[in-house]
Amino acid sequence: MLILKLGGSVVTHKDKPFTPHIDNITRLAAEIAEADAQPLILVHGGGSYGHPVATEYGIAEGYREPRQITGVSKTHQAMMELNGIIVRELLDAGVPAFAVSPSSFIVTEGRRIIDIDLHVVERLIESGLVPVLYGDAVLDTMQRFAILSGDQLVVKLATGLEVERVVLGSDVDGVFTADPKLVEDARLIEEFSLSNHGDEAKIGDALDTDVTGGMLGKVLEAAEAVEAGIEVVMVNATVDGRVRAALRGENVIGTRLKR
Ligand code: IP8
Repeated sequence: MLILKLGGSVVTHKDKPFTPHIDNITRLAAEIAEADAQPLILVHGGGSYGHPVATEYGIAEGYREPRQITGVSKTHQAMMELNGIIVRELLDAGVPAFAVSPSSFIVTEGRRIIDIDLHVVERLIESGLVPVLYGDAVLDTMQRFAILSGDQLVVKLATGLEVERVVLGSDVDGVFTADPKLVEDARLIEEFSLSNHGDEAKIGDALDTDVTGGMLGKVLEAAEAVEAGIEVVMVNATVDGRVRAALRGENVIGTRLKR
């Protein structure tokens, strides 16, 4: 079983509120269809849908004032709209995509998942469907609500189901020695060791505005899956063919995470 995460910077224009990146979505839907790698679960991030709304209402920080309640709903609604666009493109490409709302079967405690019922996702997969989940506004036992990142979700799905490989698609080639968007001679780390990364760990993220953390957050979050023996590879999903190759298990430009 495979999990593909598509970051918000891939599926949306991050600097334009509520703007899907249709070119990327359409191309990736075709790549997913061509890779023909089943069983498969897809997870996508929030980008310019979920994040601006979550920020406006301070959803990640939990309950402080009544107006946030509407914000929880609006954040979830924004994510369902983006999810709807992605699912439709996948269906057009011939992928039997099936939308699944994480907030309907996951509860967090202090922003970390404590309650998750994977039965329905398992059954969807057994039925030959491709569940499409996303980072979502969820209910939280300590702070009433929280933002569940697609990255945390991916790791829970990967460790809770029998997943062989996780492909994390973002808008950079992988983990660099510095932020490639800021530092010209930043070098791609092809194999990133979580236990022994020495000086290479200077992963820059200064310009990342996500409410759930950027590249460093992704690596730290994925550590649990790597520890569980799951292959985790980070690729640039904005470059033609990389996601298809990664889904097929081919050698591809990116960063493989190891223990
Ligand atoms: O973009 C968070 O998911 P992410 C989505 O994977 C929301 O961090 C609702 C802001």
